Amino acid sequence: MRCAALPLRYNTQFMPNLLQGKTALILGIANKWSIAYAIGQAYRREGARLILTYQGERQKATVEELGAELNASRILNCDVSKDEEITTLVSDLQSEKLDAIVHSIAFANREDLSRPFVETSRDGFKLAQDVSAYSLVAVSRALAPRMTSGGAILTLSYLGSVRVVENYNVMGVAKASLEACVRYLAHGLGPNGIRVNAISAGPIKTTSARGVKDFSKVLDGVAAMAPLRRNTDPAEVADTAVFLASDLGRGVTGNIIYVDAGFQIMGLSAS
Ligand code: 0WD
Repeated sequence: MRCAALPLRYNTQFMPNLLQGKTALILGIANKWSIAYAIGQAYRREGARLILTYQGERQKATVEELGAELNASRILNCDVSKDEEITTLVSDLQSEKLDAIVHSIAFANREDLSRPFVETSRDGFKLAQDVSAYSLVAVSRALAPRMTSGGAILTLSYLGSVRVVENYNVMGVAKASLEACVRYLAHGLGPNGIRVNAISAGPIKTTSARGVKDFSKVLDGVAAMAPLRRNTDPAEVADTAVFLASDLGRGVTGNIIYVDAGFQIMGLSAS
């Protein structure tokens, strides 16, 4: 039996304001295709006050433009691979009380996302771990004291952490590390009422994703095989990010939640 397709988008006429009265810091908007931008839109829709960061002068103008669209209260610089920039961010946020932090950041050398994994260099390995996994620890340590009434920290992962996805390589290893960081941070920050979770999103065409060799083949493969027979919409990831940051998610911590049209449950498809 075939049912009528469910609507892809949440009905925005029904707006419960799930994040009313909350302040969310979002790191990782690079452009309007970024998953972090979709999360910013959903958080705004639900009434959150937004603070955004950008990575250096290269991204400043774009993020300021998108921040104006999102009515962001503040837009600050922070390259998470630089301790001094995290320190400056902390002092810029000294008077803020944060309720949610979204870490939507990853980086690896392009050649490490196309050549055989065994050729990964020591420096390439360290770089992917530093930016894509350790930065969650650094940001959590620096900003947890600003979550004075508890809160939610959220990061973005991918299936390549637990399964081999060709060409994802060093980034898959970094995501495995990131997911372990989520569990240890959830344990360490839980007594302060801070929840830490990851969303493992299905593949989405963004600037970062285009750096992975043959990424469009991955999109086609997922759409053919996923239980929902389609790819993931960034708005779906964003709505789960709303749930995790809202009081509805108050009992959820240390989890990796898949928002991937169900792809991760599949073994082999006969069709
Ligand atoms: O298929 C996808 N697009 C998926 C992405 C599937 C599952 C997970 N993800 C993850 C990514 O691995 C990443 O953790 O989602 C997160 C966001 O990625 P995105 O939205 O796909 O990609 P993009 O729009 O490129 O945002 C990532 C951004 C960087 O963008 P660029 O394009 O400049 O590499 O991460 C930021 C930067 O804005 N970033 C940094 N920010 C601060 N300091 C740094 C840094 N050192 N390095 C990268």
